[in-house]
Amino acid sequence: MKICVIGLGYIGLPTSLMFASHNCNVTGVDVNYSVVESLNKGMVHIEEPGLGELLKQTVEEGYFCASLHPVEADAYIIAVPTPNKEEEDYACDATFVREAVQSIIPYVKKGNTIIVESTIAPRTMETEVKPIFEASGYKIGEDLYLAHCPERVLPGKILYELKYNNRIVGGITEQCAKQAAKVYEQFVCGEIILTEAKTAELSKCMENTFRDVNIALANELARVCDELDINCYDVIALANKHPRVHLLQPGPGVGGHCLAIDPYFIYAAAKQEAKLIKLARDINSSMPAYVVEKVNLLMKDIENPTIAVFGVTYKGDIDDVRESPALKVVEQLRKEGYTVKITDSHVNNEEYVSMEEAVKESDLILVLTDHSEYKTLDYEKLTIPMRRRRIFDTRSIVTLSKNTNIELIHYGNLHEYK
Ligand code: SAJ
Repeated sequence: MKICVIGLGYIGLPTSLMFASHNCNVTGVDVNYSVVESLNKGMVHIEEPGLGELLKQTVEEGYFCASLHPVEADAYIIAVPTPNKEEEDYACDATFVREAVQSIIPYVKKGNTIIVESTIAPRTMETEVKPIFEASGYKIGEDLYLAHCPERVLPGKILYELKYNNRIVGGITEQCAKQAAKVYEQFVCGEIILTEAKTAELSKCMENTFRDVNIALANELARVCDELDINCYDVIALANKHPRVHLLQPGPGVGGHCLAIDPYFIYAAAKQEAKLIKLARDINSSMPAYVVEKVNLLMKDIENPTIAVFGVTYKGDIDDVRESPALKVVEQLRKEGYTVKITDSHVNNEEYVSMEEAVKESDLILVLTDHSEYKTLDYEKLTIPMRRRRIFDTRSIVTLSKNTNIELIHYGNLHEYK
């Protein structure tokens, strides 16, 4: 099978390589010249376990190549970003999807399958994608097969989840879904479930909304506990002993290109009804300001306050800073006059320094990302050069030895600092 994937980002690249490692001939297309060039040399531009090895192997075997332009293929997969619109309701901006579709029109021929994997608002396939092919004279379901098959993989576990997760295939017609399913049968071991495009669109948005709402509940609980002088981590651990309760973890907010974006697609499409979804977004978006408010309390008597920020990616052990709440915290802290030194070994940024450099003469370590390395650090040694040995751990990942004189603050004991 010949496959052409449009968009070589966090989803398009791993997807391309999965097909390529299952003996499909894959051309991956991206508008970014340097990405195309480095991929063809076997170098990845994304941090994801196993991806580098898979790229080298598939490039060497000749199953994968990157290109600036689409080619003729049996199936096309579109995996481009769908940001929020700038307007107040943050609706889904499908511009890149429409552009990707336009870019393949000259190459498409009868019998092809076209799949959109990008997360899109409910009914986008019907109202924005299908008309582009119809305008070129194709009859969907007869000449071309069009489907929405949302990606559902977790950054950090992408290659495993691509293969083993269940896959939703939403066709514009039943025949479209059947043809799209054949594409994923090349490597998917999970169940391939056929449905309508609009149902697939809303299911995907709802999966991330489910998680966003549940994280909002955990963040709200942390704030309630602060108010009531109760340790929220004890509450979470105990409540989770119930067989049907699974509270998530509070943090500095929700980031990434999924949870912080997709719930708005539903809200914008049905504003009057999607009240809880919007409220959860508001709660999660308010967390960076909450963290800054608490830092202000902790630092109130300190002159020329300096903070060492540990981690800026939106979650641990990845290099992705998109929508990262940590960056919002940093921005606000700087606006309020703090000197902020940042360390994050997963991110290439000239401004960022080593952990040792960050803690030197600082008054607080502020842990904003749950990178594994922060869980096992020797904080006794690391904090010696600090002006004040204090850690505010918004992820509850730091453990200290029993007799330490380092002050460790987290959402569980924050109420002691009022
Ligand atoms: N977070 C918390 N507390 C928690 C769990 C997560 O604050 O208990 C935060 C994280 O730190 C991060 C954000 O939520 O800032 C999102 O992280 P995540 O691990 O929940 O999810 P993503 O955005 O990396 O990936 C999600 C996944 N969706 C679901 O689990 C329903 C993934 O399966 C999707 O494929 C992906 O979105 C996507 O591309 O849509």
